[in-house]
Amino acid sequence: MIKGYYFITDAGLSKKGNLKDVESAIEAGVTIVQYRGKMKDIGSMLEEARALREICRGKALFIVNDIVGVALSVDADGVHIGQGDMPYETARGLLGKDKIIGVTVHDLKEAILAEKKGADYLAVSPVFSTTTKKDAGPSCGIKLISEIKRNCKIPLTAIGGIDLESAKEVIDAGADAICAISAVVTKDDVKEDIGRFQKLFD
Ligand code: TZP
Ligand code: MG
Repeated sequence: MIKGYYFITDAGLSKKGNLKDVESAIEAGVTIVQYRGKMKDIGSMLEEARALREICRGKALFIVNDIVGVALSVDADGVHIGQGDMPYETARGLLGKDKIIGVTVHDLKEAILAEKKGADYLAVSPVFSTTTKKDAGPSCGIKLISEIKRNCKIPLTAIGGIDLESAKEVIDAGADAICAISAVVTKDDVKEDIGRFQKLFD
């Protein structure tokens, strides 16, 4: 389910906009897309989420970042929550047992707890330093990926400052999936750049 290149939108960094980027991601064969709509008011977010949801339907899992109400309204496949977002138990209560909930973790303790609560996957963050998320906190490095991989069973995606050069060592450390936002959405050909990341999983 969580495997390979995991696409996340970023309208602020994108050259062509979220709709085009997600179309390109689907054309590249991405199997999971996360809508991260930080800068929008809730009405525009819902509208955009609905459109992206339709682009992904039947082709890739569609996950909404942070906002469970948006995920429910557009019939997303799940949500992604951080440590400061809605608590896991509340999100699970609203979404039901069948939706996907991904949880961002910054250390082994958070990872073990998230798995114990029932998270479907973990996002280890930020692996390297990044300017894409201003409050991402200190980088945890690839050692944490191996540590979490050894101690948890659920899939693990890595995020934060990953580019084509560093992606291989992140995968080798045990990441089932990788998210790389700026390394992809700032490029002229999003599909091609996603393809370069996907090749690393062959
Ligand atoms: N969560 C943790 S780091 C991050 C998010 C959304 C930003 C990752 O972006 P980039 O450009 O791949 O460093
Ligand atoms: Mg969040």
